Amino acid sequence: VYCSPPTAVANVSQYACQRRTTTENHNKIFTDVMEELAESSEFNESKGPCLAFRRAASVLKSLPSAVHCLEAIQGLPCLGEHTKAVMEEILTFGRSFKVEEIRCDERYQALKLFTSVFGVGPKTAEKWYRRGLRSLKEILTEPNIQLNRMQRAGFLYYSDISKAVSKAEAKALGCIIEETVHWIAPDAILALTGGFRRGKEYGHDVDFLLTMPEMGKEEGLLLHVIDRLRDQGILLYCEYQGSTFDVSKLPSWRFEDMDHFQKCFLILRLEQGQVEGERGLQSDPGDSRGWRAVRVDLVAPPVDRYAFALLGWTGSRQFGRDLRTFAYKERQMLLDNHALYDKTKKLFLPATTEEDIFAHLGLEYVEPWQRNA
Ligand code: TTP
Ligand code: MN
Ligand code: MN
Ligand code: MN
Repeated sequence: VYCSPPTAVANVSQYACQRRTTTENHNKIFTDVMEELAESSEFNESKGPCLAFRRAASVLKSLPSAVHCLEAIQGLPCLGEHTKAVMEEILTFGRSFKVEEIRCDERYQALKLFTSVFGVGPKTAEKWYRRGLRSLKEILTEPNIQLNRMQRAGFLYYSDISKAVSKAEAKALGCIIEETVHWIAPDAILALTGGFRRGKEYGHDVDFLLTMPEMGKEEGLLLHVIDRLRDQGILLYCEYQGSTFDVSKLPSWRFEDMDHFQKCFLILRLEQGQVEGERGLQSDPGDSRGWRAVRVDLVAPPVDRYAFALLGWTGSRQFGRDLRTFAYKERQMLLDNHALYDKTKKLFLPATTEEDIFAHLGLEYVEPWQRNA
């Protein structure tokens, strides 16, 4: 078997923000397994191992070709003994016995199923598992379970929103959001973010960022957009969160996921006829209602924070995590979705574009489609 020499993989950075990772993954057989191991660690609240598996998967995703032998990964960062053992198993037997064991595990199966419902996190899933519940049907028929509004929507639209959203569907939603936003405010600024901005073919939702060119004008915008979507009869569910953004607070580089901008988590009704390529198509008779429910996220930062929000919401999660870690550890700077702060100079570094932020950090610019870390 041909093995590329170790030098071929020299110079791979430990930080995803110094790697270019397209959607073309040559090492899916390894990374799929590692992501399952990461998820299983997450369910066991083993944060360290979880991050280690995610980092390892991310490094492998950035490689320009498939790994055929262990020698080929010598010198690569973020691949620990545990990861190498799993890779050796896959290289030798074509499968990982460790991950197969996990897949059969009753607890893993239940937690994976429960957390696949919109509004159900690991904590709730664990609670249900401890009560002896194992299937979605058992949860819906158990009399003592109190579902919140989000979870009720999650169950109601489960079959639709657990189905991947295609690029064509994301595009159709983009047109609807654009028309709605610009009907309310013709000068509003709207951008697609999340996985679809990174060039992914499929996603679990569609993410948009919107703002107004004049500071403060974005404040009422999101609620107007929601009203207008409701008037059009396409708003199936809406969870709105007002802004809790505080300009004087320092960025917190360790923050995960939630930021303080005004935002909403929606479920929208998308007509099949509005999707390119499905126009006039006779849909399968078992699925003939002609529409589907789709998850959509809208975030509305003030315009002076737009670049930070765009960078954060474009992801990937690992890319964002490594950007913040790089800023902190290599530059003594604090980065989050709101701002960048230089601890040495004790000042905030403003940015109007993503390029500005990379430049402040002394990083080469990485295009959105190269951020699939
Ligand atoms: P997601 O929509 O969860 O992920 P994704 O678009 O990368 O992939 P998918 O196809 O599964 O939808 O989140 C998009 C990015 O936004 C992700 O990098 C994390 C970030 N994010 C925040 O910064 N704050 C938040 O509150 C949330 C929910 C996400
Ligand atoms: Mn998304
Ligand atoms: Mn996701
Ligand atoms: Mn999202």
